[in-house]
Amino acid sequence: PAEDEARVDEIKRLLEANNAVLVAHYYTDDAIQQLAEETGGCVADSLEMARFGARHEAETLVVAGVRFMGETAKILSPEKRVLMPTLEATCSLDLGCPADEFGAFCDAHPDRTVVVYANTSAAVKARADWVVTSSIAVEVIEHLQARGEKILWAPDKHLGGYIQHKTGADMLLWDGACIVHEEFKAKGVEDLKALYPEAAVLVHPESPAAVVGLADVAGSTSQLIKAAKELPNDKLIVATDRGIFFKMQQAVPGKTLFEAPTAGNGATCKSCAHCPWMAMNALDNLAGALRHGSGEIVVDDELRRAALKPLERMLNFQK
Ligand code: CIZ
Ligand code: SF4
Repeated sequence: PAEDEARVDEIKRLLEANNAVLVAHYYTDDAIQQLAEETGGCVADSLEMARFGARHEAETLVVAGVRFMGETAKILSPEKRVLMPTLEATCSLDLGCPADEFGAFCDAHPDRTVVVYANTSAAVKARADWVVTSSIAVEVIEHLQARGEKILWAPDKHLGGYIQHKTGADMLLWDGACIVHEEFKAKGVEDLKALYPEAAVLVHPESPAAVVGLADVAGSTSQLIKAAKELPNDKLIVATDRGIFFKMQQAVPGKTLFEAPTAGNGATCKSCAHCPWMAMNALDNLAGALRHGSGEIVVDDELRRAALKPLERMLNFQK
């Protein structure tokens, strides 16, 4: 619509005027992903978003995603101003792992190396020895396992269980889940697979084990897009937030992508397979953040330095 076009033009002007760059997650709206592409920003998973933001020379990073992504950007680039379209955009994993309860859990298990998923608050990261994203979680745990370390893992129990299953590591799991991925159903995937036996199944390991068990490829968002390109199949059943279809379809224009079925349907579930917090990012509030400098991420300096250590371990591990 013409309104959106005007908004897009305004955002482009504001990005330039503010020496700002837009960093967007794969799960945000197509219009935001497209804008990030057109303006020299990036569309990526949380690890690549963090790297891109830290390396970019812009004075202001506009992070379209959820809160922990903005916080991570600020922790890595304290000298930059970090704005988000809305500070209300959180994550069920972050919400399900309050820093005080998590601290008590760590205190109760002092013999374990604390590894937390990137989808956590700065305060939870500050308690961790390592931060990981799903792109490198398996490698990091294998590395720690080889050193004989026992792991305390938080917050996603499905991703933790998947890594445990893959590596055989001794892992104590926090009981958290992603409300989006948890809705995928093995029965639904099997039914769809029966209709399209030639389709490959791609699954993000935040999904339940029964769904991951049906996967031809399980992996992070970036790994799933890569697999979509590399697999010979021209039909793909995809179990992750439907926001990923924008970049995945660009990567494989000739292939047919199917959303993996969820527990709900149009009648019972308004936005199955789409994160309600990612969906809070829109052209309007993005323009508003740039216009007014609102939605700024602030992280206390002491907390920032404590959270930086496990984040840097992750970034240095993958170099
Ligand atoms: O589910 C999420 O929030 C993901 C996949 C984040 C990420 O690592 O990009
Ligand atoms: Fe959190 Fe799930 Fe949303 Fe990702 S998709 S931000 S893990 S609630």
